[in-house]
Amino acid sequence: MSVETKKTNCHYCGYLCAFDAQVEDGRIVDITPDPTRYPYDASILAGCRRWKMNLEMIDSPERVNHPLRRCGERGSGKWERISWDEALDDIALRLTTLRKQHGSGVVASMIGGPHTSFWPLHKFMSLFGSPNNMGIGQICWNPRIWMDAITFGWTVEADINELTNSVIIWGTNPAESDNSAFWRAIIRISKDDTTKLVVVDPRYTKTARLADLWIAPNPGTDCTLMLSMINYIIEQDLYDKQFVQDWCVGFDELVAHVKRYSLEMAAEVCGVAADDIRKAAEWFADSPAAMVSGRGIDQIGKNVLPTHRARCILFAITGNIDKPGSCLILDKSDFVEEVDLECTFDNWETLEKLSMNTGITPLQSYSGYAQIMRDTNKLNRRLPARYLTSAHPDLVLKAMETGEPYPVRALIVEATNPLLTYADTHRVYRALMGLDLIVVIDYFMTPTAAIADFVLPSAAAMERATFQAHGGVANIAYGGAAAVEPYYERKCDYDIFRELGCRLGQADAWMQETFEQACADTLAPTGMDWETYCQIGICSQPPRSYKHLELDEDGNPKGFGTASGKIELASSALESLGGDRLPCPADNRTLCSDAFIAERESQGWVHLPLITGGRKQPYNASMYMNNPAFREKYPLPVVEMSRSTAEKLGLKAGEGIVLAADNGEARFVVDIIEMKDDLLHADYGWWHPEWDVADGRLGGIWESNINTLTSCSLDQSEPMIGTWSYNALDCMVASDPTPLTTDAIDKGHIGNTRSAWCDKLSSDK
Ligand SMILES: Nc1nc2c(c(=O)[nH]1)N[C@H]1C(S)=C(S)[C@@H](COP(=O)(O)OP(=O)(O)OC[C@H]3O[C@@H](n4cnc5c(=O)[nH]c(N)nc54)[C@H](O)[C@@H]3O)O[C@H]1N2
Ligand SMILES: Nc1nc2c(c(=O)[nH]1)N[C@H]1C(S)=C(S)[C@@H](COP(=O)(O)OP(=O)(O)OC[C@H]3O[C@@H](n4cnc5c(=O)[nH]c(N)nc54)[C@H](O)[C@@H]3O)O[C@H]1N2
Ligand code: SF4
Ligand SMILES: [Mo]
Repeated sequence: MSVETKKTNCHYCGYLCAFDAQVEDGRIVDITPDPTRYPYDASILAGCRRWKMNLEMIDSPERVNHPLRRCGERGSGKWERISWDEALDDIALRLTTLRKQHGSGVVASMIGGPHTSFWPLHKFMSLFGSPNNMGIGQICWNPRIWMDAITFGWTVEADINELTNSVIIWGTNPAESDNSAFWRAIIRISKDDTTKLVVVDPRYTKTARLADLWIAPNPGTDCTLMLSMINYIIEQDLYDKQFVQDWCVGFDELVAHVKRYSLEMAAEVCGVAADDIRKAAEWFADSPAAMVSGRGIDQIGKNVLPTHRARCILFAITGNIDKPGSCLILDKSDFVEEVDLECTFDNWETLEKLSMNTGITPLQSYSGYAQIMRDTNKLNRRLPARYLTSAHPDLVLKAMETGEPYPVRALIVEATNPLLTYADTHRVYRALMGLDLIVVIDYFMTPTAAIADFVLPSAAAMERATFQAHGGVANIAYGGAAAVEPYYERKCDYDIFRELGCRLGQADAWMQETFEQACADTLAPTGMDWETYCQIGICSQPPRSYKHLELDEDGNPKGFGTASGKIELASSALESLGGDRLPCPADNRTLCSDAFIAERESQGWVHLPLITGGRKQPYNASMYMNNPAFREKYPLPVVEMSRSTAEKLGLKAGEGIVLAADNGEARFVVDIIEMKDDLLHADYGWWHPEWDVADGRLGGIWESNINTLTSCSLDQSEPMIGTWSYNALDCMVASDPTPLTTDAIDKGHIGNTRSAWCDKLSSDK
């Protein structure tokens, strides 16, 4: 058999590196990086531990290869292998029956991070008539997108280049989370004496190590920190007066609002030095300056909206917007917009009527979306609707639990493992166990798949085409072709939703028989065909600067896509939806009730602030823990703390520790790092794929899963979007005399010994 070379892409992170795959008889026998195609970067590949997984995982014995239907009790691990036709016919029949009984909102969906293209699922849900898609929206992406859109009329991205005088990296750690060109740019900047680098993070991360200034605020106090920077910049006359006068509204209101946020006041609240805030403010006011933020400020509950608003105001008053070397307003895509791919407008009235968010989270709702779109669309820009209207999990779980406001009885889970990554695992588990139908589409028999009725095998990287378009908020799509047909009976996610949709009366809307055809049609308006896209790996236009000064047909500057056409320092849009015109910091969520704290304190436990989920290579959320080489290196989940905190708690690196809150508890190993004192940081997504998921322990989701403590309850969520908290939390902590189960080590899955690894933990630092 001859060996053919096929151009394809890795999708073990969102970067989508290009590879040449050697294909023999429909099987991939080798892969090599393709230096000719976007986004090739030798240093990125050198730093990546995952790319070999493309060979290891494509035929791993742990992959699900055929459609499976449950034939024992839910979660009993008893499955029958069935054909695709049987699976899809049966699912379609059950969905039809449930829709007849309870209406089209009866099915919900759950998605995760950007592992695949989610628009086919969204399209399926829109056409079915259900608005009940849950996912990362409120906690990962929406807060930033919403606040950018409300303040500037569209989304914004840092434009870091030789013009940039300073960069603030706020609540993000690209050293671990983003092995891409952006991280390489940060490394370059750190070596250049003329560009100042500030990192705002309670942990002294690998990114912070490169900084000229590391600011470690108390979690969730970022809004106060930003407001004091704004106040200082105004008081010291460091703001861009001309830009503010010409292009901003609400400045006088802002001046009065921020007066009380002195450097000293913020220093006290945030637990940082006033002089450090002053320095950061002065550097950022020396325009052009750029800022990049991440989940450190996306997942802080009630503070998420005011913090992102304060961030936008900082950009505006310093003139660090729409200017080269600062932050640029992105362009809408030249290819078909996500909002059209999702078919949201085909069924708008039904979706709006059934949306449980209506009147509860006024911005993250169909009416909120429609209002903001009226403004952004003045400049011909429409945000993706399905993320920004996605249902609040507290409401959908309640509908599953109580049947109110109407029953939700079925669930489609695509590319997520909610028993590990959604808040309040006990609640998610109980709600899911009570459903009539759960369909999980995944590569592996995850704990969530283990309690499904159907597990449908998904085609992974190199077995399917890739088209990453970031929800269409920028004019960029990248990816390429599959190298091989899916192995065994795996299917591309698009095909699954198309075939299910066709069985449910959606055939007219699914004209493109393959994902490749759908992508080709998506690209058509740009004039680029699918083959060219696969050859070069990208279809994009760089964002322009000074777009607000471009002239419209009447010869007037286009301005910004907001109600006033200017940058809204004081937001009329938020006010009209019942929110604050200006950012007001709020209290952080608490996970421990007073009674619980008192009870545990009486038993010697200590109450401390908690942050969770700081990204770490080589893992990704709950993924790749089944990779023996990775587990060899990182066999156990850790809770990080400073040396002084460990001493106060009487703990040493490598010792057992247990964290608890009202909702549950989880066990870890202590790791000592440089970070803010009196604060804990817990790993998230931890489970044990080496355990049999059906043996009652569900792969260990009850052992070291920090989301058994967290909560998405609306009463302590941000009121406009509904963001809950994975950071700026609290917990009770005690030492754990029973060592963590280390089956992977004990059973010889990995060669380490527990003590060798724990010793290494303490010696690494
Ligand atoms: N290796 C790996 N990479 C990933 C992922 C993964 O799971 N693993 N997940 C992907 C996904 S889904 C996402 S959303 C991105 C996230 O990417 P990032 O946003 O870069 O996430 P982190 O690396 O966790 O960095 C967040 C930082 O915020 C800090 N932080 C916590 N609380 C606060 C706070 O209150 N204020 C401030 N200022 N900082 C705080 C934490 O200490 C942490 O260092 O990463 C993506 N990349
Ligand atoms: N406590 C806490 N919780 C958090 C976070 C935190 O920091 N702390 N972070 C939150 C954030 S930002 C996010 S984005 C989520 C991330 O969490 P998720 O994105 O939900 O990640 P996983 O739970 O690992 O689920 C990914 C699953 O998708 C499967 N998969 C991968 N690619 C594909 C594909 O192409 N098709 C299909 N069908 N399946 C695929 C994988 O096998 C895996 O089982 O977690 C959130 N939860
Ligand atoms: S995991 Fe990410 S960085 Fe590594 S090869 Fe794959 S796409 Fe590239
Ligand atoms: Mo995320």
